Amino acid sequence: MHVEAVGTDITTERVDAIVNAANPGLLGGGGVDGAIHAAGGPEILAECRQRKADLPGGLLPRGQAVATTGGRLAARWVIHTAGPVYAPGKDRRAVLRSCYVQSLRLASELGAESIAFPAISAGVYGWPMDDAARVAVSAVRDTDAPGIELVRFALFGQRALNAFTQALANT
Ligand code: AR6
Repeated sequence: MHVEAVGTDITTERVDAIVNAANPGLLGGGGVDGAIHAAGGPEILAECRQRKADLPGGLLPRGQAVATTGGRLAARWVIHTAGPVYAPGKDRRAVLRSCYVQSLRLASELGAESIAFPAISAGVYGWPMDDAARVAVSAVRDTDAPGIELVRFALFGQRALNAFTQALANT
């Protein structure tokens, strides 16, 4: 499995699956979530409603993942995961790690060979970028995901790219 970091808008990625940093309600939001729904069109939201109907309380537990169509995106699937909100003094790294592990496993089950991740929780949810990158890289490297040949971190901004490039070099 090849793992790489690139600076890009994830909605333009030509991979089998892209991962959305969603929220438990699954009905869209700002940041990368808003960009994915805007670029992928209403089919994604329609399938999110279906996935939501199957979840207890209509909520996706943080650290879990569900898949929908990619709609108008080049990617065939969008995998929606809800990251933890960063809270100083509370260790929620296992939940952040789980977002990557569960998304990779789901992509593998679907038959994807390539997947792109954003920096989950490192925007609105406030996770410090360097630590977000370390958790992401170690989670991906430790996960057995049969069939996945390419994992690409698709990152907005130089700071995110630097953090993930460094984490890849050190992990
Ligand atoms: N391509 C790649 N990365 C992006 C893009 C893009 N098009 N747009 C933003 N990012 P965030 P979170 C980066 O806030 O912290 C939403 O409202 C961004 O610069 O999107 O997990 C959801 O509905 C940052 O580095 O996700 C949730 O309520 C990273 O993606 C909440 O925000 C993650 O930032 C989730 O917050």
